[in-house]
Formats: sequence, C-alpha cells, structure tokens
Amino acid sequence: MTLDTPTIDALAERLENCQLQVHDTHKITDDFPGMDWEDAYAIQAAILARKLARGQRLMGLKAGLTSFAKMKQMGVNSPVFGFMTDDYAVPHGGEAKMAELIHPKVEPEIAFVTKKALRGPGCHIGTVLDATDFVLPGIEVIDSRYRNFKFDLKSVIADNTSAARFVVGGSPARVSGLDLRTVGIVLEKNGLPVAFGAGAAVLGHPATAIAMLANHLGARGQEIPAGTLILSGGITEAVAVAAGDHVSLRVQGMGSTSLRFI
Ligand code: OOG
Ligand code: MG
Repeated sequence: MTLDTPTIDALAERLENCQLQVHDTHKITDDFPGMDWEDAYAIQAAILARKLARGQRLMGLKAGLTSFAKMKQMGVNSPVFGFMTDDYAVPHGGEAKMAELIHPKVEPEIAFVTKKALRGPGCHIGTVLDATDFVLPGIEVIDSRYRNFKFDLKSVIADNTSAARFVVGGSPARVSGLDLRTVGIVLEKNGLPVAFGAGAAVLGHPATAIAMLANHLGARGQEIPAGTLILSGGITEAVAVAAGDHVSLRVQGMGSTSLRFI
C-alpha cells in the first residue's frame, strides 16, 4: 500500500460519483503514478463499502479481461476482479437506461453459480467444476468511468473493472454434461449477430477465470461463498450500444438472455 486511507476514500468517492452522476474522469494513475495493486483493490473495496452503507446488496463477483480479445481491445495483459451490487442488476429481458450510463458496451459471458465455497490458493478447473451448481448466459454492461475507455490495470481495478449493469437468464445448465471450452455463443444486436465465440476464448476454459478469482481472494484471506454468482469475463470484444438497442446472448445448451437500452 502506498496511499493513506483518506486518499483511498477520496478516490473511491470520485470514481463512484462518476457512476452516480454519469460523467467521466481522467485515470487515477495520472495523479498517483506510484500506486500499487493493493491500493487499487482497496479503492474498489471502498466503493463497495459506500454502496453497502447505502443499503445496497452484494449480488455477485466478476472476472474481467480474461480473453485475448478483451486484453487486446483494452491494451492490457492480465485479468482483473470486481463485484456486482443490486443497483447493477437488470432483470432477464429488462431495460437499462442510457441516461444513467456514460458510454456503455456489452460483453457476452458465461455466468457460474457455486454450490460450495471456493478458497484459494490451489483452486483449479477441477475444484471449480466440482463447486459449480450451474452455469447460464450473462450479458455484462461495462461503462468505464475513464475518458474514452482508456485506462491501465490499476486504474480499471479501482473503478470496479468498469462494472455497470448485468443480466443473467436462459436455461441454467449443470456442468457435468457440458464441455465449456466448445460451448458456442452468439451475441445479437437488434436481431443481427454481432459477435461469436466459444468458451475456450476465456483462458482456455472459463472455469480457469473462477479459479483465478478464488486464488486472488485466497491470497487476501477471503473466499467465494457457496451460492455466489460470478461472471467469468467477456468471450469477445465488447460491443458499443445506443438507446433503442436490443441485445441478446444465446449460449449453446443454456438458452438465451437479453436486455434493451432505453
Ligand atoms: C474492463 C472490464 C472487462 C471483461 O469481461 O473482460 C470485463 C473493461 O474492459 O472496461 O468486464
Ligand atoms: Mg465483463
């Protein structure tokens, strides 16, 4: 840690206010070039604390920048982890208001729900699959609080990994009958296919993203509790959306989910 608590709290307030007041800001590493990974996750944790103090609920966790397509699009080289609170949740088939978002993009993801706690270090694809209750389609709406979606890893971690909205739905599937590497996905915008992929785009197997999250939390003395919803990261590049757009994600063997931007 290089930043003191008042600075961490001030940065959390600045970034959360961007979300709440719908405006962008410059990267926080421009102001604090010497900040470290623990500072970045401490700022993210302070944003979560602000939301919980306001009565919001933690609804899930996310891994991001887990596919080569995403890392290339954003110019970074390692996954990041964040959280989702109930103010981010859009019901299956529901609406997200453009007036509440800065410059949103959508990502096709596979969501996991656990039935056993996962505690790293040492978690791997096998422990994750054994602890998974079911998987289902998830669309994440990311909305970086940074100008033009330009950031480095520490800045994006502090900004809760651009998390803004998410929807999950479709037909939850047990993992025992599925090969998550070869499961195909189609993302459609206004009825037209705009992105395609397969589960292997996420670190070779999307369960790897969950294992990395468990190991990341384990290094901090935390675990993924049973019953946690986790987004495993965008399979393709994120796709920009505008008011009026209808976005749906079909995942092989898991049905589809959708949302509309109004
Ligand atoms: C960071 C968040 C990336 C994903 O699924 O890869 C992410 C960003 O690209 O703004 O959520
Ligand atoms: Mg994502």
